Amino acid sequence: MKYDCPSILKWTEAQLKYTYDVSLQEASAQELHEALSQAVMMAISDNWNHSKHSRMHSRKAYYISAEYLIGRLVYSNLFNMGILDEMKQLFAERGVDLAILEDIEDAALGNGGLGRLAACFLDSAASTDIPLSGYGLRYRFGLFKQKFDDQGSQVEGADDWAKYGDPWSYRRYNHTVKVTFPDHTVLAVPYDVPVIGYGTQNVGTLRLWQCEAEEELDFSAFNDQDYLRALTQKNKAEDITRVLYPNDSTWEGKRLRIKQQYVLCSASLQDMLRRYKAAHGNDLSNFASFYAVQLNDTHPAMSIPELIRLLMAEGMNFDQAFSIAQQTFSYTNHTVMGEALEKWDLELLRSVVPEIVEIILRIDAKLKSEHPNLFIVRDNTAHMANLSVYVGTYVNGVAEIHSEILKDDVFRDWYQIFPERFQNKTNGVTPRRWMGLCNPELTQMIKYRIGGDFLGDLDRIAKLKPMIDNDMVQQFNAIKHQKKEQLCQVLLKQEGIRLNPDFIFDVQIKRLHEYKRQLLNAISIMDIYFRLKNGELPDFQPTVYLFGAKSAPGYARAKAIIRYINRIAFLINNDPDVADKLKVVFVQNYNCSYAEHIIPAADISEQISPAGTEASGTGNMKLMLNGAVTLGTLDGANVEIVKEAGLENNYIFGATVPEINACRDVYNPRGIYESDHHLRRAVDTLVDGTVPTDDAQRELFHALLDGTHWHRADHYFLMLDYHSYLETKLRANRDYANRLEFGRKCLMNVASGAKFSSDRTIRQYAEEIWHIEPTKY
Ligand code: 26W
Repeated sequence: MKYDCPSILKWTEAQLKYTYDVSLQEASAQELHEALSQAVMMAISDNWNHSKHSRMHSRKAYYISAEYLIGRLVYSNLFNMGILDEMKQLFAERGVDLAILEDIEDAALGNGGLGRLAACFLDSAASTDIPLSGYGLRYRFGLFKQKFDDQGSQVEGADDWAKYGDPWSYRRYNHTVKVTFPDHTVLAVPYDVPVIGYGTQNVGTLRLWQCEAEEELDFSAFNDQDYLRALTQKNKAEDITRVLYPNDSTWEGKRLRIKQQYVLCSASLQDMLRRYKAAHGNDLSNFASFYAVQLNDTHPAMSIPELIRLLMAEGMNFDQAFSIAQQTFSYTNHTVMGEALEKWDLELLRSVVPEIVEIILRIDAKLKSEHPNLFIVRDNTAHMANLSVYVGTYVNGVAEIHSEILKDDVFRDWYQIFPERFQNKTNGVTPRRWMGLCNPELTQMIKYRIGGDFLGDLDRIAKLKPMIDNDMVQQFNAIKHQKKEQLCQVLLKQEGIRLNPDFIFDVQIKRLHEYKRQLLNAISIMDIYFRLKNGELPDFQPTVYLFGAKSAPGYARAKAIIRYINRIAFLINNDPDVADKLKVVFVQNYNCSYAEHIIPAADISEQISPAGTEASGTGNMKLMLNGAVTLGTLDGANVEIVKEAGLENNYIFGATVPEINACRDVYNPRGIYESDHHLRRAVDTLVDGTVPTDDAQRELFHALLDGTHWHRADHYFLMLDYHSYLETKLRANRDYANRLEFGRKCLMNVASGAKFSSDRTIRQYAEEIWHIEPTKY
């Protein structure tokens, strides 16, 4: 049954009237957002209810993740309901432009790829009728907001995302659970967010836990006039879900983080046990035949000992509880970077979750008795990835090459003994948000060409391939130009910079990390800049290099790279010699909504991590789907992208995994730097005063050429790949001059995107890991 737009409009007006006493036309963006969202929540409520109840008795999967980067929900929800255009129209007829909701902030309850993947998976499961629910944490503050100061340095601000309310969730206080620590017990209160499927009645659920105190106010302290003490319990509880940790890819052992993780695990499992009992009775021995649980990296790995603890508290013995846990859980690894693998000091862990430590030790003892060469605990440290491989059914990587590295390297010893546990599930992205919503123009063109909707079945997009002709390429190029014009408007408003939509848009958008090599991109830009000034690149096609990235606030090198790029941007953008050839823009506060503007406008997608470091990447898929060619290494999902779209339609450069492994011991970056005066001149701008320099930039320079205590020089092989990178980058630039040929490559990428739908990924999880079937109600 179709949703009734006029009713939603009427309810919106009624909500505005009785909560704010304003008309549709008078309402602020926040007021309109709240009222419209509430109207939508009413419209979907029957479907949401049916979806929950019709599946109570069948096998289900649960996704547990510390992060969900869901972004702005209002447009994507209307889109998935199939009513975005009609609602826009209805509002427009009343003089209201729904574009004002662009002012509504994103819900950024995640850092980057791992959190966005979780959000895409929920969208895909709902849209393909796969019975999957998500569990997560409702952080009061999401990922920090980013600005740049006049030095070009990142400045962080609090992301109080729900300050105007959170109309997309219901507080379900009746499902509150208690979570106990040695020094206090807290309440975990669930907030349920609907996950609206596309082209189906199905509505899934994301349940987010918020910590609160058992006693809001300590009355005896209050009566003693000790107001501060009266509030300590409240603060201590609320502190747990106060803020999302902004670290991406580096691990920090923090007490509060253990508490967060434990609340997520304990609350979610208590909730599952409650549901299980309601549906199947008190005999828990069949738990694993009804529930499959996916651990999104190791952040929720304490779920394993917690389930064992809860089952034993119900009277089960250890061996039986262990066996159920082993059949219930599977684990997805998202990184091979050693510094990101969680390993908790046992004493720290014991001081926060003593019973969990006892169970981990018991599991470790069992493991060592069976396989003396394997371990979970070593040197008083618990290795959470090992725990997850041992007490789980499957472990998977997120791209083919990554899953191979897990077997050959990261979990080598484990693979020898448990080869049948290892799987690959190449990541994907939801084509609804990352094509339909962000690029309606391209979506329309494709629908028209292949005849009908394809966003619910991305395999259909392959039909384009044999149809690509000059006419289609010209239409594609016109759409790309239109998306660049739209992005230019956004950049003018947000950054105050005016760009020419006729330029090539070369984009690198992702978290800032040394391994992602934004510095390599920057160095090549400086090299190109000098060559242009010397007249060495007469045929250079005008290009804007666009960056978007947040750095972890404590990551000094990453912050220095941001500053350096801002400084070269200032130099280049103010140099009249290159004004008609070169621009550099680092956008502030890159997030989901910014991505939705940038991605459709991109010509070139920079995916330049050294081979073997990026587990998969998902931005690469979003950019491909929107017709950017990949300028990238044979790393992560880039390998599969070029396999689908053709090497000849992308720009692949750099050393392969075996090549990097072979050169490791003899690598001499300084030699490469010294033997190339172009490269040297570009690298020197870190320190030579061409742009303002500082200690951190000097440190970057030395890390590159001399190394540090921690790492040999140029740990991420910038110099090794430099020549091949620059040459390939310039080849892409030259190729752009032939607009028909280049546009044809772009379209080949669009038409080859089917594999990278998260619908495909989630179906593979359902079939090959969870063993569940899609069920329509
Ligand atoms: C505990 C600190 C910490 C925080 C986050 C360690 C590790 C992480 C994540 C594993 C980092 C992450 O987001 N990984 C990314 O996951 C994406 C989805 O699978 C992949 O596409 C990216 O390649 C990978 O970097």
